[in-house]
Amino acid sequence: MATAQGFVEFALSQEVLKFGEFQLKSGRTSPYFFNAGLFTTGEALAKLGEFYADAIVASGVEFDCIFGPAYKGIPLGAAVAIALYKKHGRSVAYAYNRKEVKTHGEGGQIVGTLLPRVLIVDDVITAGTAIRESIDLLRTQKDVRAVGVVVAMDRQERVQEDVKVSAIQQVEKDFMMPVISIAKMEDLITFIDQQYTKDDRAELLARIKDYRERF
Ligand code: OMP
Repeated sequence: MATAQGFVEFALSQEVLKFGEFQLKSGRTSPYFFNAGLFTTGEALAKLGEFYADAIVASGVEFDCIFGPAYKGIPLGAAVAIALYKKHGRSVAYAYNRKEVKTHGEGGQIVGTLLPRVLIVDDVITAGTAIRESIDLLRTQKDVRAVGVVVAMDRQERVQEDVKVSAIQQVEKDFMMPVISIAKMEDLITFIDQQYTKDDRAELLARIKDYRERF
């Protein structure tokens, strides 16, 4: 099974990827939802880290450190840094932010080490709002710049209904950096098409395709 299909299967088996009716941050009502917060065991997190690490290495993106935006990006960044080391022999620096700026102790908003070329690790891109916030945050830090983004799931949606390009294409264009994903919405459609029984898939595919056409 191809990597993206393997990842869809893995996410469904962990119930991280679910079908139903979900209200998104953007206000859209989606027939599926990917909740990265539900990779809740050591085994699941280790496997997830490997999926990310494989996608990063395959993309050839060059970077010096990983940044996982709070909150969900924090364990993701750590899992990816470990997988890059254990599976690919690459030990890279890793950092994350606090949502609340700490005024005592070591102080500041960034924990860990930021180096010049930063790869952002996040869970999902829908309309691109969360990722833009991370890029803006990195812009406030001295001598660093984001050189790429990696997400588990590219939902392949547009920023707005009347815009043609996808949110990810827009981010790539605006910031001139690659956005890497382990799986895309079209991989989800292929998986359902190939693995579900005829009775199960018809209605589900219709709902997902309807949503896709709209957004
Ligand atoms: P955008 O900021 O619109 O790109 O939405 C991305 C964020 O929405 C993610 O970081 C999540 O917090 C949340 N989200 C999911 O986690 N999974 C989904 O399937 C969809 C969303 C969402 O609300 O769009």
